[in-house]
Amino acid sequence: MKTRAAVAFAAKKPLEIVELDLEGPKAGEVLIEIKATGICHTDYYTLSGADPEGLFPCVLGHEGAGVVVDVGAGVRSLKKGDHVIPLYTPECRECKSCLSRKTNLCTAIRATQGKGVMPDGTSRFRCDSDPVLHYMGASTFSNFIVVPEIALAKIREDAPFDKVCYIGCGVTTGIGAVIWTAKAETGCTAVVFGLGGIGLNVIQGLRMIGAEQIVGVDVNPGKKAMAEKFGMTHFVNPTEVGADLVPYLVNLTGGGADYSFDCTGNVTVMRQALECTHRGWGQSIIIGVAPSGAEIATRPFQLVTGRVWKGTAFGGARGRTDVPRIVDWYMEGRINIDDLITHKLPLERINEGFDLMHEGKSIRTVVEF
Ligand code: NAD
Ligand code: 022
Ligand code: ZN
Repeated sequence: MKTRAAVAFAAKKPLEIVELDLEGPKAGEVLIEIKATGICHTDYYTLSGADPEGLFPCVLGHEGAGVVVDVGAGVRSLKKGDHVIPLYTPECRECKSCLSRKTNLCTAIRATQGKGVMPDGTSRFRCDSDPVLHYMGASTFSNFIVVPEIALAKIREDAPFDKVCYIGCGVTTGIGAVIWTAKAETGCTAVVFGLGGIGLNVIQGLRMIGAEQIVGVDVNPGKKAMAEKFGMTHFVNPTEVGADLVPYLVNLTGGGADYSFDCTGNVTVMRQALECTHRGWGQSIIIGVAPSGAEIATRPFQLVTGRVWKGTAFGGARGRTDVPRIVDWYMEGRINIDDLITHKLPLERINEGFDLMHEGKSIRTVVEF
């Protein structure tokens, strides 16, 4: 069949809207009609050429929602008409990682996913008979995609695609980092560095679990109002505090935060986030993705005295199990997604969405097909 897609033909070039050939689903695979997709930083990171694992030509996008159109042989958990969110972190429920219950990093299709191909080693997309690669096992910048069954979360049918697509990455990452990675408890204190599309979801996760104090840190004072709406109790602008940011935060939180979250991807911020946590038990969660080759540093004393450095991918969520629950929370009014979707564009104007992200003007831009 044919599908309309925004294709990244090479690094640093704008996406081109073209018609691709899409082969049907093979065994264990599912054909999805994508209805809406968010634009996230990783899509730009790969397009910029800075991602050493980036491969071209490819169809970017990993934050989508849509409907099952067809299923391949042996697919049992999904049928035509089901509503789904593609998962860049799949959940096979059979590999060593899934069975461990200690991580969400399923390994069933990791090697092929990273190479931009389906589990059989080939791509389903073609442009004038040349293969075009998949991206993060999702490629949601295409109207139709083929995805392995284990990389799809089935969601309720009354959930709006143009909102719940954001649960495919940003919402789950931010809320999940609080609930599943930090396991933060009611009454805790927390510091959130970076009040963008991830940090605001960390804040609403903290509010949901009943955090006592939620300190937000951002160099852009324009981020304050929205963060307050989502539950931030104190705002700190590091450019105003200067070199004493860490002691300032330790003092503000009465001896250090129980939890801190890096939502910037900046390694200097990651150090500040660790060091502003409480001696003896503070945990700092790295969510931001640092540039390739970057390293983090602190004095071992920080860890010897009981602080814990942790990282999270997709908020520690087990996608097929946890993503449908987050959709329910949204539908029950327990979390706010609507106010975070600041822009909407048709596929033809997707490149403008990348510009908005860069200029810091958007929290999320959603592209509707
Ligand atoms: P964003 O650009 O919307 O937000 C980043 C915020 O950080 C901005 O408001 C910016 O002003 C602020 N900031 C920049 N430098 C700062 C500094 N020195 N101190 C304090 N604040 C500073 O980005 P986002 O969409 O929120 O994504 C944040 C990060 O999370 C990115 O690195 C992204 O790749 C990563 N991410 C990780 C996962 C995961 O699974 N680990 C998933 C999604 C996104
Ligand atoms: C999503 N991310 C950033 C913005 N939006 C993001 C990027 C990378 C990861 C998670 C979220 C990530 C963390 C750890 C891994 N990845 C490795 C997982 C593993 O080895 O099992 C990651 C993931 C997918 C891909 C690359 C790296 C990929 O499909 N190419 C989850
Ligand atoms: Zn993302």
